[in-house]
Amino acid sequence: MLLLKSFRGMVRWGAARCPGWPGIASQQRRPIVKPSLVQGSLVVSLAALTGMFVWLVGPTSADDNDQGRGRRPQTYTVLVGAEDTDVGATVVGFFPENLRIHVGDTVHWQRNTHEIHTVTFLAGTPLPPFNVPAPPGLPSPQMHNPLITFPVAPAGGQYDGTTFATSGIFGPDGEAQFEVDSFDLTFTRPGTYNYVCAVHGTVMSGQIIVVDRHQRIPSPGQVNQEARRAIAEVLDAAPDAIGLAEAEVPPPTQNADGTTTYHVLVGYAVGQLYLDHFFPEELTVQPGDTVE
Ligand SMILES: [Cu+2]
Repeated sequence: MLLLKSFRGMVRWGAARCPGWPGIASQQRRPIVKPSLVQGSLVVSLAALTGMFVWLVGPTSADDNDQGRGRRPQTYTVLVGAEDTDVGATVVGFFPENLRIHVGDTVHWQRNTHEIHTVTFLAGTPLPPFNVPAPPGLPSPQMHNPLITFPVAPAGGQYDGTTFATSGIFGPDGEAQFEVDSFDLTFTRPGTYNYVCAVHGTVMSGQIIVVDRHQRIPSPGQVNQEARRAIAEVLDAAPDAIGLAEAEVPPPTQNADGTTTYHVLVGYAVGQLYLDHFFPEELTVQPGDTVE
């Protein structure tokens, strides 16, 4: 209590010396010093005692739900794909799929799976095919489309939505020479910008909604938390999806010559969830039987 009184005394002393400080003036008008004010008062008093007559109060956290004035540009992360290697499930999607940011904020797309993907802003151009015919003389008749194999980014990563932009191919490990691990764009104009994965097509698409600085939007931390929750929700459906896949395997058929034809599903998809399995994974057959 004695300590509290001395803090109050110091605040009043500081206020008397510096009546122009709005922070101190408002504290002086309060009849009661609340415990929450004590720490602030101590800081003010120490500042006054040491002759530091400039006291700047910065934003408490860059991660807050703050509005317009004085806020710094922020970086939002979008997770590119997801997976659960234990159950052999891949999620084909961007998390979050729809993201609101302020003008001047940066979106950081981060590889989050071994599956390959792109982040491609078409800006009115048609979706490029993933594979294109290879020039004559090469061993394979097809090759990856160079248009989406390598990054195409605006100068300085400053993007206004008017031009084609693409990340290059994310993964599978993000470390090889031509693999992409992340891609960043800073959005310079309000608007809604759609993008797509050129590997999976429109089944994997996303949207960046760039709003005026004065609109309230979730913080990067909140966005990331929600993205991880959404991924977990999709992956939680994996056991049910495995059951569905197993139920869809056509039953074996008996052939006229006494042999049997068995059927195997190669992979299975339910919405955004892809199962990298054979269904069934094990099959016992006799010589002469067919598996298809
Ligand atoms: Cu994709």
